[in-house]
Amino acid sequence: MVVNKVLTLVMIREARRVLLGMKKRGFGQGRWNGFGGKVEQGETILQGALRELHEESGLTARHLTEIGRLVFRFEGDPQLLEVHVFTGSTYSGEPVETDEMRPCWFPVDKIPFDKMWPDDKLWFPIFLEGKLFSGEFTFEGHDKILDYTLSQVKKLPM
Ligand code: 6U4
Repeated sequence: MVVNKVLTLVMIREARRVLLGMKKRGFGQGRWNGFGGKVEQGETILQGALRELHEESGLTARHLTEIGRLVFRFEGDPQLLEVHVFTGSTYSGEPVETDEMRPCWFPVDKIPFDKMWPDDKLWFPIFLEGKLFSGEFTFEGHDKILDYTLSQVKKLPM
């Protein structure tokens, strides 16, 4: 049995801007992304999201809300990525560059979709509207979406 790899993805959002990080190494290198990574044993998904946000951006969120659930399948890889997407607007600290990420604020109407994962342009509009979403994407390589489903939902899947 192949168990999903559980990951977090956190976007800090203020009224008119979103904090993203340029991934300097690892999965998604060279792309602007939210902050996040693997959930470790012994922590909840929310704790994992808070930890990764702090490790990668230097910020401590006061409150994060889970707003999306995305499942990624990469052709030829039996393991699915189950990504829990969170957002929050209250935090302490200032964004700092880390070994993994270079943070930058982007105005909500200037999100750099051409330098992000290709799925982001599909679900960011729902996120920016403050709605919940759920989707599944199948990739060929890291640049091409072969097929996907995406919907705004009232409640996230369990
Ligand atoms: P380490 O622990 O260094 O091997 P790394 O390879 O850097 O980890 P990982 O696995 O910790 O990365 O986290 C991957 C991050 O990328 C998570 O925050 C989830 C996010 N992510 C993965 N696929 C994505 C996609 N298609 N669209 C997107 N974010 C994605 O917006």
